[in-house]
Amino acid sequence: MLDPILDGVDHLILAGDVWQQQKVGVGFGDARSLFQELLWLAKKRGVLVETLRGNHDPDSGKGVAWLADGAVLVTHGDAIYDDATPWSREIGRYREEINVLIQKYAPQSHSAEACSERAREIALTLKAISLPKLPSPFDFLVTALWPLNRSFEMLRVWQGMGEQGLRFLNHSGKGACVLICGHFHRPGIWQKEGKVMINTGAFMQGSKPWAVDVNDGKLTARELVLCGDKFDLGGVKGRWILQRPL
Ligand SMILES: [Mn+2]
Repeated sequence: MLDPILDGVDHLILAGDVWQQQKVGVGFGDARSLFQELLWLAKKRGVLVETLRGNHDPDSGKGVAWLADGAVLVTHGDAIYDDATPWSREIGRYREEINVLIQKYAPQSHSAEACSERAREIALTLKAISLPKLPSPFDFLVTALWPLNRSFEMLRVWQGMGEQGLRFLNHSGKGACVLICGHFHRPGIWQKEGKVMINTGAFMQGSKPWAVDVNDGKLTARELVLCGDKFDLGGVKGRWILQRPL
């Protein structure tokens, strides 16, 4: 389904949560083999693939990538919050351990790499709570809405993530003007004082996937649209000329 998007691409960065590494069970083998198939497709086309880690696949690669001479910072998105995934179902149970990790990394919070290390340690700390098996659509509702404070956290992050991303870019971006991330499943563009935060959304139900193209000093954000059984590049959401950090 993704093969047509690789047309003309020489370097592909996957910004984490490409597959579910943490949970062993139904879908684990499928997820891994689909991921390997994607890597194989890219290799066949001669595309250099760089996989960044996310909270669902914390062993998948490094935490951040810098593009266009440091003008663009790419990271999964769990690095931008001290507690990585504030809406996590498990976060209440591991609050003490997470606070220790937040303290441990506090002196290095100006470093995007260190923030991503913190997020990785948090991802490895949270052990999934198993949910009761329910028929659809109750299974989806329980997954999305339980426990109840999870819904409030999701709404809070949903509303504030653009500003939070821009704060992270200013504090930890080493002068980069663009932050590209995912993690929050809400595609969008947020801009302030010459800085840009782009969230590329997700392929999941209820979200939309985007791709960002960096080429020849220009950056373009596009929606990915499903045409039949293949994804293709859709409408342009934003385009910028990149400026190197001073
Ligand atoms: Mn994530």
